[in-house]
Amino acid sequence: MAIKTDQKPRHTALGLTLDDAKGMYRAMLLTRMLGERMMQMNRMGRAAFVGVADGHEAAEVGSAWVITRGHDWVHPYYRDVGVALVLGQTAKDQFLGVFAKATDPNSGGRQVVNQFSSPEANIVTGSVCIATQFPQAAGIALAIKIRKEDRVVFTYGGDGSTSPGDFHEAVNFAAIHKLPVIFVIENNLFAISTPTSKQMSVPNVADRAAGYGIPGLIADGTDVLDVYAKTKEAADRARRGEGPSIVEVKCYRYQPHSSDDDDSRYRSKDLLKEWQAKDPVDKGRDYLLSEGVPQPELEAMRAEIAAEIERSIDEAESAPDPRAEDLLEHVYAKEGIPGGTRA
Ligand SMILES: Cc1ncc(C[n+]2csc(CCOP(=O)(O)OP(=O)(O)O)c2C)c(N)n1
Repeated sequence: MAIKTDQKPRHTALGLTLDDAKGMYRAMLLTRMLGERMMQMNRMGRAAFVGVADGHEAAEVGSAWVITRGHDWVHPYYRDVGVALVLGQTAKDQFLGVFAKATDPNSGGRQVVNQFSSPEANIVTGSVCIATQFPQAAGIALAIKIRKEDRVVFTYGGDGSTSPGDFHEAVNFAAIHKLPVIFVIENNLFAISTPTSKQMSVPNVADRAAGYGIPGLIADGTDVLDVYAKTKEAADRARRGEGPSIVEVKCYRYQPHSSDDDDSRYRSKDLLKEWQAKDPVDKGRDYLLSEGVPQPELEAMRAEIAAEIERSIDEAESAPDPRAEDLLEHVYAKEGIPGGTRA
């Protein structure tokens, strides 16, 4: 138990309720437990390929909590399980994608996993080619500005995605035109096996913002409330018409890049232990306990999530596969339907 002072709780000072703080913790825990279970499913031969977000929970949940669902626009990247969950996707949706089922909400089982998509939540589906989301996000922000709407575009990438030209072209364009777009960069120190020191000559991704005359904020990716605070600051600025920001979230990916990667060849166990000692999910739990949330309530939440995951696996595994005759759906336009591919 933390010592109580007259100071407001941190979440209250940020304009959040205790239910928000609990919701953030639940989304982080679900992200973590999904990641662990998906890696097991892969090793058991029941999931062909997975990419999980263990260690990125606070980065994703804290930033996504700022998004107004269905109003703002979101252009995430493949690591953003936590963003998709906050914006309404379910555990079952994740497994439908992993098992490439016809009812997978992202692509009907056609894309590689984690290319999140939701028309209701304005999540724009992405490409496997990293950084392609950034110019598209800037384009959406330009449309918002032309239409004089008060929406913000939240686009996401890893540290590695700030190396391709797409990132720089998008940030430059957004900065010149003061577009309402936030570049949330989840810096986990590696782009697969390439360390950040081999990708940029400055210590922080946020330092790159100076070259474009925009703010570069750094958030502690082990602290969900700090990520929320920094992203909110950038979003408020964008809504006031003051333009884009880069929000760099310092975090660490606990699992290999994907289930096909062997990270023991380029990262040490000691570095992992260092980050696990300040684990974002554990910190979220400790925060709730310090605010008086009873331990049994948190234990019940964990049990309920575990049951939800097992139910989701059963339902998703028995869902129908895509039909072979639909293979070319959404690939070629059909005659007489401008831009359309549906019969
Ligand atoms: C244009 C392009 N180049 C290379 C790749 C292969 N690739 C896939 S993910 C990745 C690393 C990305 O790392 P980062 O942006 O730091 O994100 P993280 O996976 O660490 O979260 C690379 C090089 C790709 N998909 N697209």
